Amino acid sequence: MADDRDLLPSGQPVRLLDETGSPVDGAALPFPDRERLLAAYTSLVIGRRVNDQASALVRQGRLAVYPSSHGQEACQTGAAMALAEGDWLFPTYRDTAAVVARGVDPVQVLTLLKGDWHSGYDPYAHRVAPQATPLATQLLHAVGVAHAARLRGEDTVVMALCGDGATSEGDFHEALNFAAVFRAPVVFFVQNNEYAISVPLARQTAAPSLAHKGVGYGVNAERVDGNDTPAVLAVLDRAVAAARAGEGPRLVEAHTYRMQAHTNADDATRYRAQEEVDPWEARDPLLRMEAYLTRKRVLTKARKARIAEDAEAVAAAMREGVARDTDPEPAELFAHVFAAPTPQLDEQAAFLADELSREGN
Ligand SMILES: Cc1ncc(C[n+]2csc(CCOP(=O)(O)OP(=O)(O)O)c2C)c(N)n1
Ligand SMILES: [Mg+2]
Repeated sequence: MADDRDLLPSGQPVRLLDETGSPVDGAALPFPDRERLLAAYTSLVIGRRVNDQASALVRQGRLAVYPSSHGQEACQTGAAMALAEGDWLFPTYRDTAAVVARGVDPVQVLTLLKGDWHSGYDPYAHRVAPQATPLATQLLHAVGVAHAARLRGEDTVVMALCGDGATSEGDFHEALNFAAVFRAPVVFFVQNNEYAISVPLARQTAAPSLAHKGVGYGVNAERVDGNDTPAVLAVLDRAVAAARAGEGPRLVEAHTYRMQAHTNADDATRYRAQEEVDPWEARDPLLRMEAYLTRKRVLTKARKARIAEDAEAVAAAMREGVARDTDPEPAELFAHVFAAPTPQLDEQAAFLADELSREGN
């Protein structure tokens, strides 16, 4: 049985950069190299642009809804960058920027939110599961994929994302327990953004931290400053390496903040004061990285302008792609539910076909 001292998370989240973008003294982990940091910065800029463009597309009536990860881009970038090509990512509805960072076309990712019958992208093409809306269900799927890979002798690692609220779901606990007992190569990455819609963290748990939830299952857990990109990368790299080496699952809690409302359908001013939000502006992951890389002379003016241009091109392609009307075939709704359709589905399909045949008559 593991010694609980090996499992307990650190008292303070791991941090490599302070809020001004200066390296902290006595950091627990080495900095990722400069190429990796530049790639991460590019991904942060694109992630922010994707978030803000998608929110604008909602206001224009092009998307039904968008749960933005504005302010959480360091976590989104880290989750994607810590994985190798053959690994799997299991995202939630809030993790569009992570899915994009993994290489999926943003227009495909937004297909579901535009109102189509399918979730837009082929999960196998980039090894990204569909974005899960039911809380924590994806964690069990992630454990299943990791366990299967291990039984087959593959060295796949699975990154399973969830929020602070989702750690209260039974599925979270079952996933951790199974993964620990069977040493499934999973990294459970919790983005603690302080809110589950209107429920603040203090109403969600009495635990000292969400990472502490790992101890009861024998899962080694860590805490990281979720707005510190180098720290997120370093902690997730280490967790992925441990999972790949057969050491069993890891739990990582990132401390971050949901800067905007839960979705466009929510009014956050009804349950939290602006004075609470303001200090987090200064902890913006993008500004912190920019200050560090500029001071290090890794990020020149020209390079910064080029990255901003690339992000604008991504946003323009989103506007064009999302505005393009599709013509979904309603009958396809029934096509991929079961290998052999049930009598109920056949009946519903016939009902729909009959309704459609009357349309306009
Ligand atoms: C099983 C289940 N119960 C309730 C909901 C409704 N719901 C949607 S998002 C949400 C809050 C989740 O908060 P958190 O896990 O912290 O993720 P965040 O939205 O902050 O990223 C709730 C309760 C749901 N989607 N699924
Ligand atoms: Mg949350």
